[in-house]
Amino acid sequence: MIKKILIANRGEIALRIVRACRELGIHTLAVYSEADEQSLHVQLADEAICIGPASGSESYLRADRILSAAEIGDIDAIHPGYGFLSENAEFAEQCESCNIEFIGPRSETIKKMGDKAMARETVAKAGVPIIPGSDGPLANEIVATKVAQKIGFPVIIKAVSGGGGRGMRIAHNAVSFAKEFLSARMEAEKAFGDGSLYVEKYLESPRHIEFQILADKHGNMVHLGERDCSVQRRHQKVIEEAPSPFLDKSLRTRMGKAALKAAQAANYVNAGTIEFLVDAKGNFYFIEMNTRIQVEHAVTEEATGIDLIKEQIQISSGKRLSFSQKDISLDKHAIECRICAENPSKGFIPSPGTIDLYYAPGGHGVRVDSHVYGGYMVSPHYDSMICKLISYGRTRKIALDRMYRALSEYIIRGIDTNIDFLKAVILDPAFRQGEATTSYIEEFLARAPKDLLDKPVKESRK
Ligand code: MV4
Repeated sequence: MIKKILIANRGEIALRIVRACRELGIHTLAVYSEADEQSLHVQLADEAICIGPASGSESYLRADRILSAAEIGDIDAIHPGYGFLSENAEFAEQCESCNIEFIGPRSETIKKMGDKAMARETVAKAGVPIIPGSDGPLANEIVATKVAQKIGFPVIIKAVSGGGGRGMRIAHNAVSFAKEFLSARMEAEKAFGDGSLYVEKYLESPRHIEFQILADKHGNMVHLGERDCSVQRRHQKVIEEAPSPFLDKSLRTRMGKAALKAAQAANYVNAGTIEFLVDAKGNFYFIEMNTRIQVEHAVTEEATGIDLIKEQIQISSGKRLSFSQKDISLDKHAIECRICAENPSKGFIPSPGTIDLYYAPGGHGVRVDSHVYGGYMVSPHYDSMICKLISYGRTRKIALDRMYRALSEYIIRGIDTNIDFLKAVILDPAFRQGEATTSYIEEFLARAPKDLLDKPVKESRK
């Protein structure tokens, strides 16, 4: 039985976990940095312990301090949220050996899927399509060039310990390849302490579509359909939606089956995500698995009606899934906009500071997941995302119109935000027609009028 949970995270996801625990009658212990003392997750948790200074590396990334707080708080389980220690196999292992339930998969699974070359190999063996590429990591640039030539240019060089775009390079020919390979190796070594690299054929402007998985400890596993996360900028997702406007029933069924095969190959337990790239013809390929709850989980929740955080906790408590695959469908359309403290007209530079005035939208079909409020100080130490705004309804059009309405209602004074930028995207005909690929934002910025980001968005639309 889980009676008390330590939340090893901050911001909106920490608050999201507090809320799920409240509804389950589970006590919560928040840990926080000195910069987060006034954050809502600290105020709303049953107990809170300060674990260090503002910097993540001195607080939310300190496994030792979090485990000390766990001992003081006498907790049963730790929810790691996303980012920070959520995909740290060593931390999960430490929890296991302290008899603390780590709310996520087993540490061996995190380790296996955290090695992106190993993950590729594991799912390919199970019959899941992968992008043509190298068999495992490449020893040096000479061997790697031969492999790249065999695959055919352009190729993409990826870090074995990477994910989310760091240590990644595209090479268009053998001459540039060696240079890109060495620079990727340096970046990966610096970022992950592991310079191992692999290569894949580079897909031009694919869609990024991922499947949500839930698996209990008794061998039951379901997928909760897909999320389309194609709208991203510099490997940061900006808008996500479920279902994808690109998938038809047949492709959804085939990709869902492949996602389950991939998760089964990893002996997966708890909530996880299988990421695919999909080309214009509907060919799909596994790229990686995320062994944590994700930022964009809320669109799946609103499209299916299933509370993923509660399911995670129930799975960790040893309960069986209360539904099977046939009970699950994406019967609503949900869209999420990530609202960030940043300035789009100045190259999206972060805009930390105090929120002088804050009014969040509401009403039918609108969900706001945020830890901020009027008077809140947005710290420069963390990610700039201050709110997830989710709209949902029976159809994509209803969700889109509702999103525009909700974005228009938002009042945030004192800091800059990307709200006007998001409004322009939601109104953009290409986005509305469901044509967005991973190149969308770059293309949108290139064709958008130069003053678009400086002026209020025109209210009229068809
Ligand atoms: C790719 C790709 C094209 N071909 N792999 C980006 C994040 C990471 N999870 C995987 N990513 C990609 N992998 C192959 N074989 C395109 C992306 C990609 C991307 C690549 C370069 C610059 C921007 C990008 C935006 C989205 C996806």
